[in-house]
Order: sequence, then structure tokens, then C-alpha cells
Amino acid sequence: MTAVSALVVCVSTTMRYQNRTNMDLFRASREVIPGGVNSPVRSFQSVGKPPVFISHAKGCQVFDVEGKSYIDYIGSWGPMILGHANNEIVQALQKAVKYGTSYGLPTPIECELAELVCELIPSIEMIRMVNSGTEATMTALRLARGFTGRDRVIKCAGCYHGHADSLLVEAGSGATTFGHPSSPGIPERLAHLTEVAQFNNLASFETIFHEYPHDIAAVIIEPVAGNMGVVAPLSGFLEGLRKLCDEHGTLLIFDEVMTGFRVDRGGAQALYKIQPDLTTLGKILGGGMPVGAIGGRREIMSRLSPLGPIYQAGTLSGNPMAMTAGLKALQMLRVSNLYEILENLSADLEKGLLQRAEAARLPIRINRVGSMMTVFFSEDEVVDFGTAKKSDLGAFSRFFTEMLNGGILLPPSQFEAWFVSGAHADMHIRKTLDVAEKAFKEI
Ligand code: KE4
Repeated sequence: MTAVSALVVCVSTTMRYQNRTNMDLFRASREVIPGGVNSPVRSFQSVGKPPVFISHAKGCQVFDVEGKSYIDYIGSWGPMILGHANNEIVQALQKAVKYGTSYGLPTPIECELAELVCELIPSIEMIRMVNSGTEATMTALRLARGFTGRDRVIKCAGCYHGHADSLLVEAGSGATTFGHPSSPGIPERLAHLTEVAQFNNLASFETIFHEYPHDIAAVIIEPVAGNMGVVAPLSGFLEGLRKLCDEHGTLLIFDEVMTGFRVDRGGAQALYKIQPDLTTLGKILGGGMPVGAIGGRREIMSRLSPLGPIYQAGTLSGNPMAMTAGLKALQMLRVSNLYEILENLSADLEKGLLQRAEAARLPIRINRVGSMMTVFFSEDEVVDFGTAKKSDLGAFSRFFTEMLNGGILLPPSQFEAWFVSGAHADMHIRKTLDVAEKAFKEI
């Protein structure tokens, strides 16, 4: 194929998708992509609507292919704490791309980002970059099993740690949203090595440790749950987990893929002052590019190949483009007063939603930690997966649709977190509350 004919093909392909509606694109994508999406939660299936297809985004807004704009609280499921198409990140990427996108060889910027993460999260003495949160948690389990010589792990019902086999057991997020918290395709022999405890329930962990006092390699937990909707740890819960792990020679893994650099520049471990043995990261760490990471105590991380025998690898791990976006993002977060701004904006949103729901005599509960929050359509406090699942999913679905029609884009599931970014301003919060006031009355 000559260059000219390649150009013709490219232009005609692009033109084929111009002036297409969300529904046109959904019909086309469903022919060639399972469910029409590359990640299930994007399908809007749980709210009974076709998804919106995004043409571009800027700041706190996304724009669909039909030209509709939305104030966005999905934020790419967490990474976009600085808003979409942040000028400094875009400029850094535009400069870096000229030097090549991937070498498969070490680069200075990987070391620079690693050093910055170690500075921001002191429990991390060494870190390995990977390409997703799933890779990070998968590696964390393998590392914990290799380091301790034990096979069993404990996770919480409703926590989601990506889609590695051992972790798709009573998983939250899309696994719950679509009714398969424990996915088919995982050998029973493997799944039975994953014990399931209850978030905010230390006794449920004690029971498992009593049954397997010397067999548990790791407890892996979201220190602030975000995948059953947002659920904060009750006082003493994380401290109790730390103590149980120490008593049993078990590694404590904080899955901070969502909370890392979100709830505090040092993550949830800084907020709650608990030191895990290993931490997994992702989302914000990549500044919008695909990045995950596993980090922790030097004596554990040193067991990773090529230093130690526990294997882990990745063609595009630490690639210069992803490192550039991640480094720029963390450099901005390190010096900004963004967390104070995010706390004020998010508190205003929470207070305003509660006031308007009360005025509409609608029972809701809001769980919020910093700029991540969830509105539960429930009369009861939501403190774990069981109470989260009592929410009125029909009411949530109707609320989602009313908000979408009003130009407010929420995560399309009751079991997800809303994210406020530094690109949201008072005017966006006010607009959101105006639309919510009408929505609460309508549903
Ligand atoms: P990824 O493999 O999607 O990069 O990360 C998996 C993961 C691990 N740990 C936590 C605490 C996570 O929240 C996630 C991914 N979060 C979901 C949303 N709740 C990603 C969105 C999606 O699945 O499309």
C-alpha cells in the first residue's frame, strides 16, 4: 500500500466515524468489541442506557460525539485529579513524544518518578512500574506469596483489586455491578486460596486467622473502599489489621490504586497513619496514561527479578510517555494546595446534595473521603458491602439518568466513586446541585 493510499484509507476511516450519533457508534462497536466497550463499567448497561461516546475533554468537562457537554465526575475512574487535558501535562507529552515513545530500555525519568513516589509515600523504599492497577495487585500477591512461602490471601467482599484470577472473588466495581462478583473461568483450586472477610469487621479477619494461623501470605485491602461505593474505614479497623498481620507474619498490602495521591498526597496511609508492607498504585500515578506500580519495604521488593527470583516483567513498563505524564502530575500535586481546594469543593457538594435530598424527602447517605464520594440511595449507614448492596438500585438508575439529561455525568453504577478534580470550580458545583435538586424531585 502506497503512502497516498494509506492516507486515503485513514481519512476515509476517520470520516466514516464523523457525524455519527452515540447510538450509531454503539451499534458499530458492539459488532467488534464485547458489549461495545473495552471495560464493562463504561457500558452504562447497569443504568439501562446506551453509553455516551466521547470526542474530547477539557478541565472538568467531557464532550460527546453529538456535541453535548457534561460536568464529569467519572474523571476516567480516578486519574484525572488535575482535570482533563491539563495544559502542563499535554505540553510535557508533546515535548517528550518527539524523542520516541518506548525503548524497552531504562531511562532517567523512570528513576526520577520512582524517587518522587518514595518521597511522597515513605513506606515505599523501592517501586516497580507496571501498566495497570491489575498488574500491580497481581504482582503484589505473587511477591507476598513468594516472600512468605504461603499460598492463602485475604481480601474483603466488595473490594475490587483489578481482574487477576485470585482477586476476582466477591469483587466489587463492575464485577458486582454486572452480577458476577466471583467470575467464571477461575479454577476452584485457585479461588479457594482466597479467603473473604468483611470490610470494617475485624472479627471476620480474626476468624480466618484463627483457622489458618500460619498460612496467610497477605491481607490485601483498599484502605478506603471505593468499589462498593465509597466506604471509609471505621476507627481502629486499619490499626487492627496491622496488628493482626504483625502477629501472624502476614504482609499487609494497601491497594491504593484509587486512593493513592487522591485522598492525600501520601495516600490513605498518610491520612490514617498506618504503614503497610506493600502498596499498589495506579490511576493518578500515570497522569492519565497507563501506569500501575507495586512498592514497599526494600527486603520484600528486593525479591523481584532480576534482583531476586520472583518474576515480573512488562514490555511497556516505565515507558517514557507514561512516566512523563505521571511525573508532571505528581510534581504539580507535590507543591499545590489542591487537596485543601478539593476538600472545600467536595464538602460543598456533599452538603448541598444532602440538603436537597432532605427537601425532597428522599433517603440518601453520602460517604466521602476528600474528593472521592458516593451517594447511596439507602436509609441506612453504609459501612460494608452488605449495607452497600441494600441501596435502591432503581432509584440510583433514575437519578443517574436525570443527572445525565441535565448535563452531569456520574459513574454509571451505585458501586463506584464520584471524583471531584482541581478543574471543578464553585460554578460547576452549583450547576450540579441545581440539576440534582430537580432530579431528587423527579425520581
Ligand atoms: P486497572 O487494572 O483498571 O488499572 O486497576 C484495577 C484496580 C485496582 N485497584 C483498585 C482499588 C481499583 O479501583 C482498580 C480499578 N478501578 C475501576 C473502577 N472502580 C476501574 C474502572 C474500570 O474497571 O474500567
